[in-house]
Amino acid sequence: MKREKGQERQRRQKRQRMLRKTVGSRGASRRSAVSRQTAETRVELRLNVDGSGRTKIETPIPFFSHMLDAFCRFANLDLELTAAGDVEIDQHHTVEDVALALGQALREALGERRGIRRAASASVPMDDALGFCAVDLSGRPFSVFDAKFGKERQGELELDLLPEFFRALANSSRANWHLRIEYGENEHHKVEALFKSAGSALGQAVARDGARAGAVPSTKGVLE
Ligand SMILES: [Mn+2]
Repeated sequence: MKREKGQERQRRQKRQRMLRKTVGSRGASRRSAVSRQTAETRVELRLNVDGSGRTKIETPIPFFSHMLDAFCRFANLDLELTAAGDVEIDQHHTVEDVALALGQALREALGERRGIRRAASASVPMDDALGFCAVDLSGRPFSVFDAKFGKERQGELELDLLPEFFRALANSSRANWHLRIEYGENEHHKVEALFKSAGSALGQAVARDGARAGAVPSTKGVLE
């Protein structure tokens, strides 16, 4: 009786191993590390695309750090990021270079983008506000940003840098990012709903799609 149980367990474990191999749902974690230094900024990060939304984010702009955190949590990205920059001039270099480093890290972690879902969209509310994002990890950079703000800053973050952030992210991740704030009253909620929708869409797009069996999801056969 005991021996049968042991054999049964072994057979079950073998079936699970075969299933993982076939579906690819438990492949190696997709990770990357990026170090980016210019005369204006320094960004260091470590990314795990197959994470659980654990973050350690330090930038000189607390509200920006808060938004990156929300983005990662909704995408299930593990991210350790430290950024320093010439924010005494303004925040442009720092916000843009964080996006460039993050996009590069995504690109490197995803590699050939085999077996991923590739395109996804998400609407995420935050109380009065609704954010929307559609992303296609197509290998082609493009961003569309449709949002109006009632003030220049949220916290310390200069809000006119948000389209710059997503344009830089699109360029370096080589992906289409379409973002819209559908409506909302509170600026904090509007921006946070937007970052959450972006994270949620990305989390779905990078997910391994078992039906693809590891194939590159493109009619061209190449996605990088
Ligand atoms: Mn918040």
